[in-house]
Amino acid sequence: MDRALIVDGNFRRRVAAGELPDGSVPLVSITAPKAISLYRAQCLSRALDLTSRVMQKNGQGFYTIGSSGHDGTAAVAEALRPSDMAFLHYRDAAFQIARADQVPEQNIARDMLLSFACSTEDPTSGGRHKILGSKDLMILPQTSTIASHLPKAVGAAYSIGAARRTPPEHQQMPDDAIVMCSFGDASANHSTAQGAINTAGWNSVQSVPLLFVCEDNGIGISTKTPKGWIESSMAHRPGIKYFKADGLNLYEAYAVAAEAAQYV
Ligand SMILES: Cc1ncc(C[n+]2csc(CCOP(=O)(O)OP(=O)(O)O)c2C)c(N)n1
Ligand SMILES: [Mg+2]
Repeated sequence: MDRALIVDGNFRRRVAAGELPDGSVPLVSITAPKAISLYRAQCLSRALDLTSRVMQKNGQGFYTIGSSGHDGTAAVAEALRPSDMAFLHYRDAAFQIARADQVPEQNIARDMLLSFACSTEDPTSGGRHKILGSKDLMILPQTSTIASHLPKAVGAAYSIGAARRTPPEHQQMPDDAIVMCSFGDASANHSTAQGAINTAGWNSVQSVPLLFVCEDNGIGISTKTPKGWIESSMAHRPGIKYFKADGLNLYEAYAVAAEAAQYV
């Protein structure tokens, strides 16, 4: 059995056994119908994980990368607007799918399957690589070179203010648009990430409306992240305000992402 099947089997077993979260909901949170639609985005993300492995086995797909466990990014999408530019971690399929629900005339499952197949019709990479990204969704495609997208996100956030002063660029985004940039816990240690985070903090006296989202699964391939490392290294940086949420709790993830987005 491959890893995606093991994850799926565990999920089904625990749901069947009624091992569900306690369901406590913060005061500011999503409605039940919205929670269901985010849950559906998460399910599609997992179904695509499974399908990509089947396609690979059949020679219909090549590179695969799982999004299971990073499903909470659907809540981050819900906390933002589709006009907020996103530079995504390579595991954020749930974010892309949830955002597609906010934009008319999207066929996100088809688009993502075309990318898995490296089809020339893949709207994101034209068949060059399996990749997340969409012009309609303001999700800029990234390479899988970890942390390489953080400096770009800092530049994009800085440029929102500059664009406002340079017609007609200012028409592309709302005045209060922000940029979101997600990355893994191990990626956070890359010098490229450290430089970008430092630049964002240093520049915070000017306008850098940037939401960094670190998805801490405690590991980078086979290298464990020391317990508490992300919080202790990120919580006290000048110019940066730190928020923390349990990414496995949809309601909490939404409430904290919404608070952080509001702050940004
Ligand atoms: C610059 C660079 N160095 C090394 C790698 C190889 N690599 C791929 S994923 C990864 C670890 C990423 O871990 P993390 O950021 O925690 O993300 P996760 O996969 O756990 O979500 C590494 C080192 C890479 N892709 N790019
Ligand atoms: Mg990790």
